[in-house]
Amino acid sequence: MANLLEKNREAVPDEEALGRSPSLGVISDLIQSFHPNTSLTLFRRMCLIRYFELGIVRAAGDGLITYPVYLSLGQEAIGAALSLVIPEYMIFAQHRCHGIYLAFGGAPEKLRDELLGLPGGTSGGRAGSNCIQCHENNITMFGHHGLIGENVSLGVGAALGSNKPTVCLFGDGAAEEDYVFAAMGFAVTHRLPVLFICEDNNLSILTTVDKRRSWSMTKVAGALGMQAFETSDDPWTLIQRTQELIKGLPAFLNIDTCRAHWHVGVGQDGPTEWDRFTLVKEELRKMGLLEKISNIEEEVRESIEKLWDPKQLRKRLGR
Ligand SMILES: Cc1ncc(C[n+]2csc(CCOP(=O)(O)OP(=O)(O)O)c2C)c(N)n1
Ligand SMILES: [Mg+2]
Repeated sequence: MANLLEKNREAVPDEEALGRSPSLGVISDLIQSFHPNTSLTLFRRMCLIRYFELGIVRAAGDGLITYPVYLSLGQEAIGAALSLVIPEYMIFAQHRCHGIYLAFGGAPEKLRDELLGLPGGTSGGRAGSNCIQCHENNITMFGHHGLIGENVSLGVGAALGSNKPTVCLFGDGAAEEDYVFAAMGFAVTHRLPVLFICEDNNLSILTTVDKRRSWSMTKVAGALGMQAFETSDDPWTLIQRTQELIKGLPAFLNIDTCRAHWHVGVGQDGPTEWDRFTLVKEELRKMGLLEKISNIEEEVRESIEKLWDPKQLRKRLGR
C-alpha cells in the first residue's frame, strides 16, 4: 500500500508539485484584455459577497443569528467570476453557497431572512444556510440537502432530463464521494451539458487534502474523458477558463481557494494562505481604477450595512 501511494505521488505533475499558491495556473496580465467595466462588475459582486458575509459575522456576534452558517468569505471570486460567464445555467450548489446565490443575483434580503429563520427567507426561514434555493430573478438554483456531493448526481440527472446547461459546485471533500465520480462519468458518456466546479479550499471540515487522498481530482476528471483544468481563484483566469470549458461540456474546473472562516460558524483559525479580495483590489489599483473601486466598495458596504442594522434586525425578530 505504502509503495502504491509513493508511486501515485511521483505521478503528480510539476504544477501540482508546486502546491497551493495564489498563482497556480493563473494567466498573467489577463486583466488587460478585459474591459474595465467587466472588472468593476466583478469587483462589485465580490464586495457584495464580502460585506454580506461580514454582516453575518457581526449579527452572529450580537446573538441575532443562532443557526449554523457556512460562509463564503475568502471564496468570493468564484461566484463573481462564474456569474459573469454562465448567468443562465441551472445551479446545483453545495452547502457553502451564499457567494454563488448573491453573485448570480439572488436577493440579499431573502438570504438574510433565511439565516434569521424568518418567513421572508429563500425557504421561508426553514432550510438555513446550507440549503439556499432560488427560482426567481432568472435564477434556477437548487440547494444542498445534507449529503456532500449529492448535488452533483442531482445536477447530472436534471441535465439529462432537461438538456439545460447546468453547473454543479462541490468542495474538495465532496469530490471524494463515490457517487460524484459515477455522475461525472455518466455525464461524459451521455455528453451532458454540465460544468463541474470543485471549490477546493484544501479542507474537509479540518482535514487537508494531502491527509485524505493521494490523487488529483483534475486528473480523475480528465481520465473520465472530459476537459479538466486546475487553477487558483484569480477571477480573470476563472472567466477565461470557464469560457473555454463551456465550449465542450461536460468539463471540470478545480479552483484552489481559501476559506477564511470555520467550516461552520463565524470563528477564524488565523489568517488565510492568501486573500483574493485584496489581491484583486491590488490588480485593479494597478489598472488605474483605485477611485472607482473605492467608490464601489463604499457604496456596497453602506447598503449591506443597512441590511444588517442590529436595531432593524431586533425589530424584525421581535426582540
Ligand atoms: C456523505 C456525507 N459525508 C460526510 C458529511 C459530513 N460533512 C459535512 S460538510 C463536510 C466537509 C465538506 O468539505 P468540502 O466538500 O470540501 O466543502 P467545504 O466545506 O470545504 O466548502 C463533511 C465531511 C456529509 N454531510 N455527507
Ligand atoms: Mg473543502
